[in-house]
Amino acid sequence: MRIDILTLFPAMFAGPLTESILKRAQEKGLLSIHLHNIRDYTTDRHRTTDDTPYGGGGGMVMMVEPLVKAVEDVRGADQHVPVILLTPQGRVFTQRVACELAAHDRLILICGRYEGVDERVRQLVVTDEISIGDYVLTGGELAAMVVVDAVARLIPGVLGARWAAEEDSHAMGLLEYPHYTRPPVFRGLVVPEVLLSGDHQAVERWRRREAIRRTWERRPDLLLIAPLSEEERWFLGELAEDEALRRAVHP
Ligand code: 6GU
Repeated sequence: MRIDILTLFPAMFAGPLTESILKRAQEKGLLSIHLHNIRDYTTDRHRTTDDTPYGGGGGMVMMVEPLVKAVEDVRGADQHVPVILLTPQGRVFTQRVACELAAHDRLILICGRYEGVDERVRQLVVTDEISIGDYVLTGGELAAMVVVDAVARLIPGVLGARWAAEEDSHAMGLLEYPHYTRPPVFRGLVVPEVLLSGDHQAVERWRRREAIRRTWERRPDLLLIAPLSEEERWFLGELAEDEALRRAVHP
């Protein structure tokens, strides 16, 4: 997959893209990331990328011309590449959106800055808008890195063979079960016995149940859409009953 990133601050991307899994994905040729400085597409002497808003008010607006020229140059002849504007006004990024984006062989990401971008950028080149959550960042750069990371790890071969992205808790609609490694006892805290039993089926059942328990406790909203077996629905029913009972005893 090829990802082109349009930004005023290409240096911000150095760390995340040149370390660890994203670094290896690029070395293996599974992912290529191209950074483009929007300033390189300005035509005036001062290389201006933003201006005051028509109609007044505070803040600055990213100008239409450098952005549209940058997209057109980077996109080349391929009219079908998704052009995604990172903005708090976009649809909220989830694992589902990550999967959707991972199906493309190219993406163009535009990092918005300041108070926003000239509306005509949307009209002319943007095909999708994404926000990474309901809070405000100083710009789209960090959001773009989040999107690149989440999408890259879904590309076949990017994670090691033993690390199936389909088994991610969020892909299964649940939070992760608790994990343990050596030692078996630390400061009196023991590893659950079933994990040391060697009984793979029992381990699997325990993990599913703990994932359901954790999701029930922390993100019950996810359980509305999580695919659960009938037995697992029963288990969830028991968790809910236990809680109702606790509330009745300690109102
Ligand atoms: Cl994509 N941009 C900015 N500036 N703030 C955000 C965001 C994006 N997503 C969440 N907050």
